[in-house]
Amino acid sequence: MNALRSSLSSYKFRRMMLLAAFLVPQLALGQWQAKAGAQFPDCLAGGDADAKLAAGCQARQVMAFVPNEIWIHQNDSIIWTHASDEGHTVTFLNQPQPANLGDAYPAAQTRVSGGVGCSAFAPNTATSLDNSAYDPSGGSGLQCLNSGTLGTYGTTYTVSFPAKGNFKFTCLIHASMNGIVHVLDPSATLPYSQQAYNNQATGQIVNTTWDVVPLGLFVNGGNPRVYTVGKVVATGGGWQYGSMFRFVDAQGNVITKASPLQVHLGQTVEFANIDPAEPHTITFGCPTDDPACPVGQVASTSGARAFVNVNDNGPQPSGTAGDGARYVVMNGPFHPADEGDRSAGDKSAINAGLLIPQAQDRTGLAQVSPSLNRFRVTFNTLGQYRFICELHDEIGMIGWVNVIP
Ligand SMILES: [Cu+2]
Repeated sequence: MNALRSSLSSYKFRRMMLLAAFLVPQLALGQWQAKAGAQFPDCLAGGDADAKLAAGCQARQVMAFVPNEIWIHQNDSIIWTHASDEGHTVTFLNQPQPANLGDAYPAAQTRVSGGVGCSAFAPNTATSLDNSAYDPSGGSGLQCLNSGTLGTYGTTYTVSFPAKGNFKFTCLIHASMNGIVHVLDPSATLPYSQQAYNNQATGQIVNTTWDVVPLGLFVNGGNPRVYTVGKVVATGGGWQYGSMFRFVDAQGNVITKASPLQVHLGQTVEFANIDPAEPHTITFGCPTDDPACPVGQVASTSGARAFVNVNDNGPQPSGTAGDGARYVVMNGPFHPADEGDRSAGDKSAINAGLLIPQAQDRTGLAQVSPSLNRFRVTFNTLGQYRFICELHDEIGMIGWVNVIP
């Protein structure tokens, strides 16, 4: 009897505690954690790009918000941590739907290429980068919110959500990187805990970078080939993608200085960007984004860079093939393994320009040039050649070609 009474009172007590526990979260403002970008292996290997190539650091880039679908309560906030050495933005564009039923529709903002597209961004300073509020109606927050480029590893950006609704967000640098925040009434039960989101993030990082090199798909039809690879993954929150910031051969092996692509004198190498989302360049010699280069400087912010072709002097052909791929002959008058060597003057650069994935029909996105994402180089001089992707060489996207007899 005593035992029953005590168990009853304990039941009442637990019910009260449960009620109290249920009430408290309504008063406290929830704060959630997510990542903007990630990388694997997540290491630095010092500041030298060649050392990063050798160590494999930062090779697999997760171009994704992880997780990219989050349920929160009204007035909660989300802290995005930049967890990569590739730059990203956290951007809520003007929404094409009203914030509340019956509200007027705000003008949907057209997304333009690069890091532009949101005029009402929070000032990107140490003190005001955080504490941005997003409200598509404009009533209690900004209608368009942009972190600006999160370039430094570990930088955070915090957004609070005073309005209920489903709000899509994106990275202005990477078109296929997006997500959604569901802002529910404070009384609603949320489906996931922070721990569950952390687990989802880990799973999504694995999913975007696993099998990113599609082994067995490459058919080496005669000529040596160099590939850049990646893959797009669909989730409930939108798209995520992973890219290999390395050059691989037809067997899927990463090309390094210790394990270069072997080419015979006179052979043509085809460089193919088969990454479905990420652009790259094939740049021999002086990179065009280096102000010290004697020729071919193109503003690095311009997006599309010039095809620099000053090395194929003389009667050798260069230009655009019937399929649209650009080609060039490498006669190697410059120091082929040292992009810093300027002794050959203006005969020091061969650059594919941006090899861009095929244009997709996506509303609001600038369409890319129709040029093919292929580049062919014929090697007519023996030696070892170092090439880079100008966009990603800082994190180890460097390749080597050995031309042998
Ligand atoms: Cu690249």
